[in-house]
Order: sequence, then C-alpha cells, then structure tokens
Amino acid sequence: MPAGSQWRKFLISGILLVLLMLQQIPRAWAVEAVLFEMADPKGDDFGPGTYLYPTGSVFDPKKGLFDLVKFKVTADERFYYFDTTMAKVTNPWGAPEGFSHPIINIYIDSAPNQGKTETFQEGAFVDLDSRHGWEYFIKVAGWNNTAIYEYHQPVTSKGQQKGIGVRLLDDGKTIRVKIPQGYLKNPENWYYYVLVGSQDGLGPDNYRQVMEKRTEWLFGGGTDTNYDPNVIDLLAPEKGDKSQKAQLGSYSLEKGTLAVISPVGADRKEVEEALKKIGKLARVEAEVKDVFSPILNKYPLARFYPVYIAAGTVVVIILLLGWVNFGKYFKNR
Ligand SMILES: [Ca+2]
Ligand SMILES: [Ca+2]
Ligand SMILES: [Ca+2]
Repeated sequence: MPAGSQWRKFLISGILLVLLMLQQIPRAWAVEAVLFEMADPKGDDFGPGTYLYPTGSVFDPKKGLFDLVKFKVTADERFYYFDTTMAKVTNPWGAPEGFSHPIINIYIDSAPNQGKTETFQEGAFVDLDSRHGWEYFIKVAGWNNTAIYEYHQPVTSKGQQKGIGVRLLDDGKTIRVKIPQGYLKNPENWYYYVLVGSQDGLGPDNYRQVMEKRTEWLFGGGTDTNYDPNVIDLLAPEKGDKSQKAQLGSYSLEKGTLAVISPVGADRKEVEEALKKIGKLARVEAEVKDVFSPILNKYPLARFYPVYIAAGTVVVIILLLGWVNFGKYFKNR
C-alpha cells in the first residue's frame, strides 16, 4: 500500500476519534434526573371532545398538530428541561424555534395554598384548581415569545427570557424548553398544568379561538362565547373524573363559569431521590473546579482539555498499533 493512502486513512480515523471523544466526554458526565414523566392519549386534540380543526390547508393533515403525546421534566446541575412531545410538528411559517403551530402553556404549582387560580392573561379560558394555584408560568411559543412569569407579576410584564432556550429536538416532535434553575424553586413540590393551543399572534394571549362553526382560521365545535376553553389538548388521564373531556367540558354558559382544570404531579419522594443524584454530582464538579480553577485562570487554553486528551489518545493508539512509521513518512517527503 502506498504511504500516502495509509497516511490519509490514519488522518481520517484520528479525526473521527477526536470528534467522537469530544461528543462523548461531556455526554458521559452529564447526569439527567427525571422529575416527572407522563404520557397523554393520542388523538385527543379535540378539547372537550367536540373541537374541529380550522379548514385552512396550513392545518393539514387536520390532526396531530396540537396532539400532546408526552410531557417530561428533567434536570441536570444547571437547568430544568421541559419536553413536550407532539404527535406531529410542522413549521409552515418558518419560526426560528422549529415549530409554527402549537402554543404550550405550562403552569407550575410549587407551594400549597398560595399562587393564582386565574391564568396569567385571558386566552386559554380556563381556571385552575383552587388548591393548586400557580407560582410559575412557562409560555412556550415561537418567534421569541417563550418566557417564564411569576404569579405576582403584573399582566403587562414581559416575563423573563434571559438564558432560556427553546428548540425542536432531533426526533422532530419534541419541543424542549431549557430554563436556568435560578428561576424556579421547590421542584419537589411541583404540580403541572400543561395546555396546548394553537398559536395566533392576534388571538387572546396568543391563542387561536374556538367558535361554534369552524372557519379557515378558527376552530369549530365550541361556542361563540368566551367560556369554552381555547385549549385543544390538555395533559390528563384518559379516563375518570379528571379526564380531558370532563375537565375541559366543565364550563357553564348558564352560570357564566370557566372550566376548572386539575394538575398532575410526581411522587415527592421520587423527585427528592432524583434531585439528590444531581446534588452529589454538582458537589463533585464544584470540588474539581476548585482544584483546577487556579490552573485555568493562569492557562486559559487548559479548558480545551478534552481535545488534548483525545489527541493524546489517538497518538498513543497509533504508536501502539504501529500504523504509521513516522520516520519513514518524513524521510520519503
Ligand atoms: Ca394528546
Ligand atoms: Ca400554589
Ligand atoms: Ca390530553
């Protein structure tokens, strides 16, 4: 085999190995704690059971676009991740986040007997369980409208966006919001309300409205009042008195009351166990940082240590396997 071809082969395998290690090192160190996970029935993107998609072709295939199938909350040492998986995600209007249709509202009850039972702004047209008022509201929407709000903030507040990331994951169906942990307290107490609507920049609280008759741009199967919810899918069990149909159908035109929705939550002990795992890791990481920070301050290039480790490993492997005879290579040039 000519030396040139051998050298190219070696170079390519070396580069691949380095890339692989660069990816794997941080991944192996990242510990993910699952704080909550729940599936939602497929095919219930119909509000209280009667809602119909708008007729416009942009809503094709008229199903799945607002169908929540899974909600998962995880944490690492620095962030909370809220993952909402939909049956189908399309991006006809090219939102930078990767999704144009759903607007997801996550209300979190983090402390008993306080918080708010009305939604942050009027738009979803639902009220929250009086025992589980919300302290935090995460609005997940395209075109840089994703933000976190606290219950005591005025409705004119723009919320907090700094450090918050939102994107469509590689599966093409999961919308992930990443929030720095400083924004949210008491994860062991969290209860969640997860509401999925259709984003409409002109609608109330950016919700596309549900009317009695559907049109090109509006949902049908509801009423022309502001009492039927604009929520198309709600995270809820399939059956029983807490089913989505029962919850979203609990509004009353006669009494003039909104539907009251209930939250879901994890077992407190399990959440505490999960959090302990990250706590330990964070402590180890802090200790390592303490040791290395003087070195890093003095030699800033030291922070590229995974590159050095990977490159060193490549060289060692090459020498061990005797793939390339360096002396011969340089002599032949
Ligand atoms: Ca669903
Ligand atoms: Ca509360
Ligand atoms: Ca549901």
